Amino acid sequence: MSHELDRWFARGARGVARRTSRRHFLTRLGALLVGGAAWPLLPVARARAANGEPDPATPEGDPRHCGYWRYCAVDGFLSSCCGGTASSCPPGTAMSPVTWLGTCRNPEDGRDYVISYNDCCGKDVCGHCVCMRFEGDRPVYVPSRSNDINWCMGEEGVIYNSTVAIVMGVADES
Ligand code: ABN
Repeated sequence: MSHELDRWFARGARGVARRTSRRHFLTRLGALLVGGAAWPLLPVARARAANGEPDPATPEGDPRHCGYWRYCAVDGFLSSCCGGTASSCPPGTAMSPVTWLGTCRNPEDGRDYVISYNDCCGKDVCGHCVCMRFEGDRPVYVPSRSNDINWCMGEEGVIYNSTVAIVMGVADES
C-alpha cells in the first residue's frame, strides 16, 4: 500500500516539475510568439481589412467619434450618435436630397473618397456628438462647397437633426 502511495506521490511531483520547468515555460512562450505573428493571416483579421474600414477601436475607424475618417469635412451632430448610423438617418427623420460634398482620405488604404454629407431633417436637433471639421470647406458664399448650411429645405421641413457621411466613390485623381 505504502509502495503505491510512494509511486503516486512521485508521479504527481514529476508532473508538477514538468509543468513548472523552464523548458515548459519557454515552449509556451515560443508558441505564443509564433501564434501572435500568424494572427494577421487568420480569416478574422483579414475580414476587418477586407471591409476597407480602419480599426473600429481607433478614432479613425469609429463612426461615433469625430475623428472618424469620413467626417473630415462635417459640420453638425453625428447621426450615428442620434439613433442612426454614419450613412443612415435616425428614425423619424428624413435625409435631405440636397447635400454637400467633401473629399476624405481613408487611412486604411490611403485613397481619397468623395463623401456626401446629407442632413437628417424633420425632428428636433439631436444635440449629441457635435463635430466640426473643415477639410476642403469653403465660405458660405460658395454654398456647394460650404458645410455651414442647413440643407433641410425639402418636404420634411427645415428642422435640422443630424448629419450622415456617405461614401460616393473614389475621388478622381485627374
Ligand atoms: N449642414 C449642417 C448644418 C445645419 C444647420 C446649420 C449649419 C450647418
